[in-house]
Amino acid sequence: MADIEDWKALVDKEVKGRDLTWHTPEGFDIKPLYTSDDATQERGLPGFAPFTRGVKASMYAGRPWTIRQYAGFSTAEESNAFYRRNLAAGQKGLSVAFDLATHRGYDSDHPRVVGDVGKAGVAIDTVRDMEILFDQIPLDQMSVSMTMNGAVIPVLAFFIVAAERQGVSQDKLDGTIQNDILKEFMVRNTYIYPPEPSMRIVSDIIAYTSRNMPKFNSISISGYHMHEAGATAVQELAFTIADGKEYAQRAMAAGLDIDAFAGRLSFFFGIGMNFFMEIAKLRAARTLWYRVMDGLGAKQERSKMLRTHCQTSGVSLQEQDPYNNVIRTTVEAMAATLGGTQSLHTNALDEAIALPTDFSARIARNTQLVLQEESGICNVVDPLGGSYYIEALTAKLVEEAEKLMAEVDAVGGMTAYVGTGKPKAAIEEAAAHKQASVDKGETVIVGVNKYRLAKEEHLETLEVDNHAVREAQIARIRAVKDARDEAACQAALKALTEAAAASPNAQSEALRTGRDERGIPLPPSVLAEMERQADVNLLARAVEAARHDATLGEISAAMEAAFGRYDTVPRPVKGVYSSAYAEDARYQQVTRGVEAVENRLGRKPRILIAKMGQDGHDRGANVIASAFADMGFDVIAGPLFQTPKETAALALQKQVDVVGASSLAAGHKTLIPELINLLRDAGRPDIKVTAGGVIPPQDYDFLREKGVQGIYGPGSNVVECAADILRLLGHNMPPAGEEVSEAAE
Ligand code: MLC
Ligand code: 5AD
Repeated sequence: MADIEDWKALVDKEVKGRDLTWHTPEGFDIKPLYTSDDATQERGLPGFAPFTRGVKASMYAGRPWTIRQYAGFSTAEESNAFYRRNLAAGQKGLSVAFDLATHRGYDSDHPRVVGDVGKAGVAIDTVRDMEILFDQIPLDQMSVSMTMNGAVIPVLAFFIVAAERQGVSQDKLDGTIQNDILKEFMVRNTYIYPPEPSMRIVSDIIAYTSRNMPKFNSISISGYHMHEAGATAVQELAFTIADGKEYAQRAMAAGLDIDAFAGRLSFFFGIGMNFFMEIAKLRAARTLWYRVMDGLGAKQERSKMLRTHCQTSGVSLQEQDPYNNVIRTTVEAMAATLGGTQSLHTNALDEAIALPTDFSARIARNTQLVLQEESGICNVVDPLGGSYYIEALTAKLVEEAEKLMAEVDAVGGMTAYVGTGKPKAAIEEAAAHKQASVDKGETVIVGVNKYRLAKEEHLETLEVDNHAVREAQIARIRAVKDARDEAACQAALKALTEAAAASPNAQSEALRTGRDERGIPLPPSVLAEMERQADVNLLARAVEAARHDATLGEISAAMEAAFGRYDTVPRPVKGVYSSAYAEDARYQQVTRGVEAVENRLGRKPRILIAKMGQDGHDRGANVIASAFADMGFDVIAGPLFQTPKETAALALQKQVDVVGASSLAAGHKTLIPELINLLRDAGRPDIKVTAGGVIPPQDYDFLREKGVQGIYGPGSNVVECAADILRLLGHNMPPAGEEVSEAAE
């Protein structure tokens, strides 16, 4: 029989000695063949520790994964109707997407959120909105996931009270709240308060739900957003599992028994195009979590099971030739299910341009229905278990993630590690590498950097009339405020601020002993009242405020009064582009162009990378900032969450030549024209304004009419963006591919 050396010899002959090793972004050297020598680990059986092969013995053979499509837009009425249509067509669980105003704790009438209301998700200001959102959807039967982290206290309180008003008590509620703030500080950016009080909010929710809502998953510890921000599989695994460990330790430090809450900690991973890596990632995640929870002393098996939701990757999808996205999503959905996910969202084909329409949502949902009903995937548990390659990848991911987790442990856990800025910088660096590799054509994206269509077909996309939604929300806020018991509402808000200011562990001597100062036993009614007052659980107090119809903005502000609001300044990474492009002729042509402009101006051309509105998606802005700095621009990386007024002021103060506005949450038609007007009014119409990010082609003309001078949608090549901006600055930049003798400045 042939052995491995014979095989190597034969390969060498076939490919004439070419090296077939594939170097992954994780730094793995993938061989073209795996054998039993590479897969020596014993994995056990599904349903048993360490759960590598799945958390249920029967897995999908017993019950298929939950088809849970993330959705929300415009008003509660419109989103409710969308949910009910989807449920009727085969969706199994709900998943609410809130708009960015809601995420950041602002009511729809707040001046900072004019461009955001109803855009990237549904606008929720009061319990009334939440009641409408779930109208005719029985909350004792439907499991509901809510993606909320910043304004998590008012949103969960509204959900509880909306259910009460439906006649459903909170112990019957089944669902999940994302409640994962650590990854917000790393990548997703919808935080409101500083890290420490934010971590208290997480523990307060875990404490409250473990006491009152036994069927509710208190957290969805999310690697998805790290994945989307550019993290490698090792980074996503290590930081997510380390986040989970940190939350568990915080809850234990707050006095909770690990087995009382751990069974309701859940996870969430992103699934990209690296098919086998993603399958192995889910198997590795379960193995890692088992080890962590066992190490923390969990006794029940359920406490050590990693149950997860997955979503196919948004960044892997493209604006160009968008029907290819259906294929990408199918590949990713297969990886998620072969990896053993509990619940899945498949992205819509128009992902790179807009929120899903009924049509694109149907195709996305049917991708899962076809896999469940037609492919046979459900019939066998962990069908890739024992594949030499999958098992080797699983082992390697566990090993490398544990190394990175040891680094986290060395600084005292994830809160401290996030504080060092290291994980964010590491993810951004990985993102910049990925982008450079795509721009250089080393990573192929069909229809984008290879096989590009000469002419794109028109695609109908969803547009939300943001102005109308905002008007409707403002009217409802007014009606709710007019009808409520104002004094009771204000008292509840005051009690919430007091709870936020109090130390969560403080408990009076009297409550501990049940006796007064003289040692006389206190009557139960007095004790109950004392207990109510002593319970400084933020969610408990917010539920009271919600019962009195306090708004989301009011509840958030009541806590902000004690906690303050948190701001960060972006710090782009340096040197990734210049080293990736060291030999590239076009890159050098662009850097020479920057130098020429510099010589003319007597200083470097200056660009402000601006993020306006409540859109915190900053991967693109970070990549642009670091690439432009490498190419020789003087880059001002603007803070997140600016109003057009604040951005204009910064542009004027820094005397920039160009403002590049990055928009991924559909605020561009409101915010960018306002910025241009402000610059014009300030007497600086010469400052060029460009727009990048998720901008549908049908908005291009509108934006150009408003004065936008360059538009760079998804799939744009970063070096070409810089070339275009040099042209705007009056430099005679030759088109790509033309080795023209460059005209002097
Ligand atoms: C499952 N069950 C079985 C079984 N399979 N019982 C017997 N035999 C089998 N084979 C049982 C389970 O034990 C459970 O009961 C019940 O059936 C439901 O199954 P589940 O597997 O727990 O599924 P589900 O209810 O869907 O819960 C999945 C979850 C949860 C645990 C991962 O946390 C969840 O739904 N998460 C979704 C998160 C989400 O949608 N996020 C969107 C983020 S979008 P029991 O009693 O054991 O519970 C985002 C984008 C952005 O974040 O904006 O940035
Ligand atoms: N509706 C549907 N999907 C959404 N996503 C974000 N907001 C919505 C929404 N309102 C999806 C996209 C995005 C990911 C973060 O979640 O796929 O990439």
